[in-house]
Amino acid sequence: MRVLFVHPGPLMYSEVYLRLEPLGMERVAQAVRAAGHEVRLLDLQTFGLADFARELKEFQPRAIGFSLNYLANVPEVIDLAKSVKQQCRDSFVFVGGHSASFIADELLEHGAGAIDAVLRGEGEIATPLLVSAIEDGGLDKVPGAVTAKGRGPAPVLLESLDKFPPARDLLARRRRYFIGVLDPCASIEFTRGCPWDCSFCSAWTFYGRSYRMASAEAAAEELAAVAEPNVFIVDDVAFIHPEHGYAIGREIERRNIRKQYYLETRADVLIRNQEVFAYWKKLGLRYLFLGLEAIDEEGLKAHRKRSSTGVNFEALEIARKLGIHVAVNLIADPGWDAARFAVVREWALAIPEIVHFTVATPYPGTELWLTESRKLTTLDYRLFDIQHAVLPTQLPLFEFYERLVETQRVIARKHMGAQAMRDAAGLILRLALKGQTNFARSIWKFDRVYNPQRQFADHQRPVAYTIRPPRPPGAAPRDPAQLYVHPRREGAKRQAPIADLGQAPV
Ligand code: B12
Ligand code: SF4
Repeated sequence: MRVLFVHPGPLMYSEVYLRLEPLGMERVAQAVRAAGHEVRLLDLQTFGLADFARELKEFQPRAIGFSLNYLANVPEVIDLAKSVKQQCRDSFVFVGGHSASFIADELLEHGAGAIDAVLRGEGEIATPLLVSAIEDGGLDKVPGAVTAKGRGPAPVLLESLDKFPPARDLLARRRRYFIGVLDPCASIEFTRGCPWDCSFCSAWTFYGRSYRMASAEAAAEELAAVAEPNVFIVDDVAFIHPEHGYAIGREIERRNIRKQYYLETRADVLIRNQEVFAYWKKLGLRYLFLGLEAIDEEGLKAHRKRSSTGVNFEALEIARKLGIHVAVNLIADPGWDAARFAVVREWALAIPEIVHFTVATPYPGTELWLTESRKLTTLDYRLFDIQHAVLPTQLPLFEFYERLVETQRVIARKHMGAQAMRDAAGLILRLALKGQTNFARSIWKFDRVYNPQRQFADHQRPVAYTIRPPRPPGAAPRDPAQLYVHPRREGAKRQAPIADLGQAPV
């Protein structure tokens, strides 16, 4: 069967800082290809709607699967599904991915017949079954499938991450993927899942608190086949198990792979396992992203980060000593006033690291979605991108954005001193000589993308599809099991013991 997978267009953050390959969609595509189907991929982050229309006409797919990891892409995907159904009545349209998994019924409702199924959970095992069921029947038996007729059995986890390496060969325009100066940049997954349970995050609820690791050989083999010189490691928390990081590293050395890496981890993991990060620095680790989230104990506790300000500072010190560039994230609360912004700005200016801000946003699938007592001020999916305020702001909304953008700009300027600009100019030139202009473009775009007028105006747009709000906190069921997409396997043996997780709750 001919199957076309489509990833929606970029969101605000991706317009400036980065654009990365849709790794999940590539893995699902590989699983469907391995089952004998003819598969094509289209990423609307790098292609336009005219390309999509052409693909539909030329390829005539029998099934079209949309990847929907980000809530803010919901309206776009629903409209695309509707237009597909108008053009190719006989096509089977389905949707999968992180966010889709938490709002399956809602999507079917908005789709009004244009979406035939939503596949909840990981796609590698279930999607080939779904594709077969389109012709052979039995949709109701596909794990994770939700259709107008009801729900199939619970989603199933992929036992081994070594299976179905991403179908990178099917994705065109790969040189458009980059993160900052790592241009071009591919992505890779060494582990899946997270053993922590932060209240604002849905990584743990999606995977049912499971945690799996790719074998070192398979990870290195995949890396060796990656053409790009730079690699984004997509793991939620890199190197929780130092021995896994060492094992992959040794395989990389054995194959003499030379690349530059970007990864994300936690402050406590960096402290505990600093030797493995030092080892990876030698292998090419260049950038590290730390989700600090708050600069005070109260804030850390509210996010259930199970960390402390002392730990955060220690981690920054270690990263500095290792000579790895660090970017940290802080969560800006809509309740912040001018004084709070000033305190945070001062803090951010006092440290040498790059500081990013995201706006506190309750998402379906997070605990915060059920417990946040403040009422949502908008039900527009497009604003749920952690760059907009969807909870009541203490400052007038426009002023909130003014303060936020001003803070981001002041911090960005800190890194734009004369020497930094000279370095950037040299790098831009070197990249341009290789035909890479993503990084250069991102610098010019900052003011256009991040500006209070634009962010404020985003709230005034007509809303075609509204998010189904959570029930009031008192009425919401508190059974944590209801949060999970993949059911939590009580007592199930982990692939490897999570050694010495400190304060982590598992
Ligand atoms: C890497 C990553 C990114 C990368 C982008 C990767 C990409 N191009 O897709 C970058 C850094 C760009 C990014 C940015 C953002 N991200 Co992000 N990101 C992740 C992260 C850590 C891993 C994603 C990943 O690659 N996983 C590995 C692959 C294999 O898994 P997967 O993509 O989920 O795919 C599986 C299933 O979802 C499913 N599937 C996927 N596609 C399809 C399609 C079909 C048809 C089917 C059937 C199944 C299916 O099967 C796949 C294999 O099992 C997740 C957290 C997480 N653990 O998932 C957050 C996460 C998805 N991101 C999140 C957010 C909020 C963002 C931002 C909005 C943040 C911001 N600062 O603005 C931006 C916006 C991105 C954009 N589209 O422009 C949230 C999503 C929240 C939400 N509900 O919308 C998450 C869950 C993090 C969190 N802690 O809450 N992100
Ligand atoms: S440690 Fe990171 S990925 Fe894990 S639950 Fe917390 S925020 Fe999510």
